[in-house]
Amino acid sequence: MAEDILVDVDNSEEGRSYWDQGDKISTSKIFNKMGIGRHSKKGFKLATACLGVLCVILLIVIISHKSHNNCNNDNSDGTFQRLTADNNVTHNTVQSETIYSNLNKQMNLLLTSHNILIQEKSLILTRYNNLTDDRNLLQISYNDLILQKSQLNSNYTNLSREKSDLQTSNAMLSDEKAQLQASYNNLTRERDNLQTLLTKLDSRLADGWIARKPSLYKVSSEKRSWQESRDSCLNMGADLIVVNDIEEQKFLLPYKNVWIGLSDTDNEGVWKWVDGTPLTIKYWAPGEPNNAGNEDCAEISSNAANPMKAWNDVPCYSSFQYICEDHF
Ligand SMILES: [Ca+2]
Ligand SMILES: [Ca+2]
Ligand SMILES: [Ca+2]
Repeated sequence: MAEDILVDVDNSEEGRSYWDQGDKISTSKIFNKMGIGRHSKKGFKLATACLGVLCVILLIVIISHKSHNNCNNDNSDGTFQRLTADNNVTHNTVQSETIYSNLNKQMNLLLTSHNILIQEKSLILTRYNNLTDDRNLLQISYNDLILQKSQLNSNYTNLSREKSDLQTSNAMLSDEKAQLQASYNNLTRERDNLQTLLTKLDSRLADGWIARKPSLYKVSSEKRSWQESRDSCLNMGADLIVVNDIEEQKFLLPYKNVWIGLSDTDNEGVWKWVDGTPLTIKYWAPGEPNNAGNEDCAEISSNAANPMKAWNDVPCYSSFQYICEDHF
């Protein structure tokens, strides 16, 4: 009877792995899964079988006793035989009642055991149903966790991609920052240089220097030898003028008897400028340089017919004004 109770079970993957692979499960299977031992099931079956056998035996004894009494009533022809038969009947009746009483007691015991087993089965089924509910709740929680895990993985992937993009942007911004910083440093340096030049220019102009791009010129008021004149220019952070082109030669037109930064002191006949550059563009007066009387330093002659060709070599100890040149 107990094995006829079938219980529906979950057909999910977990359910199949936990229980049998069928769509339904019997009470005996439940007992197996719930840990109910084989001996308990056998006891239940044995009790049921014994109860049936005892009922059959009791029925046979009752029928036999009744049949025997009927036979004795028909045989009333002898007193001794009847008394003997009565004694036997009495004895059999006592035995039958004793057997009946014992069987009745055993049957009651078996019924009691049966009822206890029924109650235990009910409790086990209740536990099974509770466990099934718990398992279903756990399955729901598990599914939720799987969904949350999937969402977290998706979020993690998105965040990783954003992190990579931010790192790339950060690297680009760092490069741009470095470039801007370098540009800023260059501009700052140029600004400082310009500020220094501007300060220097203001100072030079305030001191009577003449600005003519790309140089500043200072025409001395005093007269000195060529070397004293150069030392004076050097002390002011400049040097004697170097005529680099025709425009600078034109600048000299107003000035006469002034030293320029040209000499052949080191090597006679080899003229060079104070900055070390060799003489290429020449504006000598006609017949000059003639080294007449050891003339090694150049001046702007006041006697030249053509002011654009007025250079003349004279002794370096001569005393003249001088023109200093400084660069922006
Ligand atoms: Ca020059
Ligand atoms: Ca000379
Ligand atoms: Ca000369």
